[in-house]
Amino acid sequence: MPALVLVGAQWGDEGKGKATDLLGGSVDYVVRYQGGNNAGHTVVIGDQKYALHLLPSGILSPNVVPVIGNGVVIDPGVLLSELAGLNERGIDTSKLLISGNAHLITPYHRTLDKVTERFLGKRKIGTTGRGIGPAYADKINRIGIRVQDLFDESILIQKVEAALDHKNQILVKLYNRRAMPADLVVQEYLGYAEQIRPYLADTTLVLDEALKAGKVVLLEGGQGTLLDVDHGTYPFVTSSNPTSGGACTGAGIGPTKIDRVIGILKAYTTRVGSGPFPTELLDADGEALRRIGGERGVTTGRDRRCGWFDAVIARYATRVNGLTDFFLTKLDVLTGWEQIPVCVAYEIDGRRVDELPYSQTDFHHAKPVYEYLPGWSEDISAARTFAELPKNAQAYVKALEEMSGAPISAIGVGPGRTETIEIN
Ligand code: 2SA
Ligand code: GDP
Ligand code: MG
Repeated sequence: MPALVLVGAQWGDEGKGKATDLLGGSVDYVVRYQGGNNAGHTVVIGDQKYALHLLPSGILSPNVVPVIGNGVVIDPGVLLSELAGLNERGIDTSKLLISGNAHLITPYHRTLDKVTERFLGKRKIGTTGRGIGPAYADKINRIGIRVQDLFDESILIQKVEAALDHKNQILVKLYNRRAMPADLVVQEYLGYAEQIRPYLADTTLVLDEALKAGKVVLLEGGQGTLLDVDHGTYPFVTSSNPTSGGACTGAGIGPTKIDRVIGILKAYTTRVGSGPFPTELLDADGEALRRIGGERGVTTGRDRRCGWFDAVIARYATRVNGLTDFFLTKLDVLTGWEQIPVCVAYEIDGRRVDELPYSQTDFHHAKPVYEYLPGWSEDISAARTFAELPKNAQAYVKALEEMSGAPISAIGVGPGRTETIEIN
């Protein structure tokens, strides 16, 4: 197995951190390929809980080389404090490699993210406020600052000045904010350079050599399919490509090297931030899913919106990512419901629709068509084989598999590393 991709099949928070950690023992490299510290990936090992934002979840596996690819946007202050936090807990982070082509999030990106959201008012995206969108906008606009710029003072000054010339006009004239002095940003960022230098690497070359040597590379996505800037519920998306194609550009690996794409799929659905969500529950069931599932943002602490499983979304994730299999997570959270609704299609203006509508207007009008599957009341957190699950839980998994278009190869029955059923 050369390279494999792990991607969120819904709106993020499906349990990618746990899945990556689970695979950590059988892979050599774990690469984050997009996003930044908007992500919050939780890993639970024994009684220890880790919340990773910028660092690949594989950093917790001693034999793994963690890599931050060129497609990631890095807030250097956050990076260094995340590293320090792990070091304090005895985690070795010295093997980390960072692409010099990755872009940097700066204080003006964070400010612009927040003021833009305030300006949008009711139409806000509900971003994490970490500066992700403005940093990617600068990358595409060719006025971004890259990690490698930290090591050439005169280039850094020129680039920060060029970026701020334009941004200060917006901050002052449009948002009534104080201008941000370029020299302050430059001084702060030069201060990060020597701390980051040991990790700097030509990561595409490193990964190519690793693959040629028969090593296994896991590409770990942040967020999820429906937050993809091209394939998600635009404009209520993040500003990068979590879908599997983004793994190639964001890590610098060709698609011919990838032979497995795992979709991480929650047994129900959650979303954090604004935007359409056909199966959202604004009732006691939604509240119960939030409470039992602990559905709170790992980065911002915001309550997540909760709803029933949506097979239309799962099928779409299979299609746009070319999924080979699913990890189904949080099945244990559904214990106790007498029957569990599953959305099998949408009704849009009186029509039944089986595929995700490509028109934003249609998606906003989509109403779920539910099938009701019988629930189970037994605690399933100790189950380690499929046969140990109650019959109705087995039937629920089988039904989801059939509707979603790819086999389910693992089932999560709790947050811990071992609380997993692997299906061969
Ligand atoms: P941004 O900040 O520009 O990426 O926000 C744009 C949209 O993307 C959503 N988004 C996320 N959705 C789920 N989980 C994310 N990570 C954190 C977590 C979120 C948190 O693990 O819980 O703590 O709130 C994540 N990151 C970005 C975001 O909500 C916007 O809808
Ligand atoms: P990620 O962003 O996809 O890595 O997911 P998050 O860490 O944001 O949210 C997933 C949450 O569910 C975390 O608190 C995990 O510890 C937890 N989790 C993952 N898998 C399971 C599972 O199978 N059962 C339960 N109960 N919790 C899980
Ligand atoms: Mg998360």
